Amino acid sequence: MALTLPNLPYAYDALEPYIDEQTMRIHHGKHHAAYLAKFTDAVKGTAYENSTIESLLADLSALPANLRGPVQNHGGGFLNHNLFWEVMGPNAGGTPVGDLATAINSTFGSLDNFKTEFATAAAGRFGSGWAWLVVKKAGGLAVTSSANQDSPLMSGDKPVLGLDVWEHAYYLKYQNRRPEYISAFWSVVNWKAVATKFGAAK
Ligand code: MN3
Repeated sequence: MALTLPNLPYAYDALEPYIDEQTMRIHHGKHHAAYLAKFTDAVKGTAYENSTIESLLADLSALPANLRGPVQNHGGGFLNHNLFWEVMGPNAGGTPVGDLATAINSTFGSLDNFKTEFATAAAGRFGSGWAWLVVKKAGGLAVTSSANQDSPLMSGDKPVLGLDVWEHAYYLKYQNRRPEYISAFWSVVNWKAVATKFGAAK
């Protein structure tokens, strides 16, 4: 398993004006690349070198103590960002359709209610972390948030939409105005990609 940094599925400036080009360049080329490099370095030469990150995150307690932190932080960070780029896109936004729309409406009452709950989770995450829409281990959709680079996979939940609320994700453009960044996110959500992940996870 030679992991590589996936290319963005769009240009660095494609999410302007909602997410700026410089942020995307640094976020993908420096932060995301660093999670991959540090994860790869941590497992190199161990029995876990060829394991999937997903399988390692699903049972961190099975790992040697010295690998748990690197897998949780850097392995988690690598997967979280893979998902993040995929669930955004240019000429996106709008509303979900199909099974995903049905599930959101039946779980949250409406798309607007879901957005409010998700935005509250994103704004309320103290310090660095993520807001998620997940398919719970027991089934059904839920909004969650996680600290640092903790992955929903650690709890057996499958992420279908994620928003990075680390300051590195928004500070160049929005400074301390995290709620403005969260609002802008809805204009770049690629609901088609989210629906594909939901279809695979449910
Ligand atoms: Mn990030």
